[in-house]
Amino acid sequence: MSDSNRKPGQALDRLFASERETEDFRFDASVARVFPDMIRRSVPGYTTIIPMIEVITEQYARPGSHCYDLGCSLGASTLAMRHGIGDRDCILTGVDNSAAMIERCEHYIALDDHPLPVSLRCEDILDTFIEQTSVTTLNFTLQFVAPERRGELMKRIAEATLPGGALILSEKIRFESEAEQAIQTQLHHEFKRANGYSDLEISQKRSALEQVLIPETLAEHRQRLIIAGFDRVLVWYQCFNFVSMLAIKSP
Ligand code: GEK
Repeated sequence: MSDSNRKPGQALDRLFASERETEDFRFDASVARVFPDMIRRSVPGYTTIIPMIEVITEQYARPGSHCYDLGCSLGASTLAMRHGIGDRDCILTGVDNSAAMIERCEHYIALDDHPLPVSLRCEDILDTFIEQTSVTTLNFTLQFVAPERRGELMKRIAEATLPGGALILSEKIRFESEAEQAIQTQLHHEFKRANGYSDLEISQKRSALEQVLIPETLAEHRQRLIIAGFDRVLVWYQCFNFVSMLAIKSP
């Protein structure tokens, strides 16, 4: 695999390339600047998941409902949802608590030519009012929310989800078996190496994320989603320790 997929003008992620003091990872301006390159080279399957969010949204978006992208970063999943909604009169909202992300996201939304308005909010998703939703996306966001707050958020989303509506939940996961955890983690690191990250970059980023990105097992996610009020939970995508789930409310 070569790293020749970077689009012209897309800034290269070198944030962890030289030796630095370990500090908790933050979604600040320096991260927002290189984010498209960072996420594509760090998250296996990201470039497949984004277009599939459009396909899934197309299937579940209901006219007159709300659709939310929680933790929207630069709006890649928001734009996929916008195109999936097509000409239905949905109210699409993107939320992120990083001002640097929201500022750049506005620019990407403006560059896209789809006519559906997108309302962007810079706030903590734990404070976001969620109502009458047919499609909600958390594409690699819940993993950054404190584990003890995840249940209440899933409950609020499930309660606000209309019959027949869906939640797209993508997460880095951990495995119950230590042996599997080791193999999948190794494969993820190989993926990053194949994408041009050095061992130093991989290990420094890993340390910076240690207290910030808390992965859970698939069983923990499933159980929380069912307790929250979803009727069915399925995995529609997995690559190594990265999965995307679909939680559905029965019609
Ligand atoms: C994509 N979905 O490109 N409230 C609001 N935003 C938050 C919170 C919170 N409590 N915690 C984290 N974020 C995007 C990618 S990135 C995933 C999502 C990654 C935001 C944070 O600021 C960041 O922009 C995003 O969630 C996570 O499809 O970097 O691995």
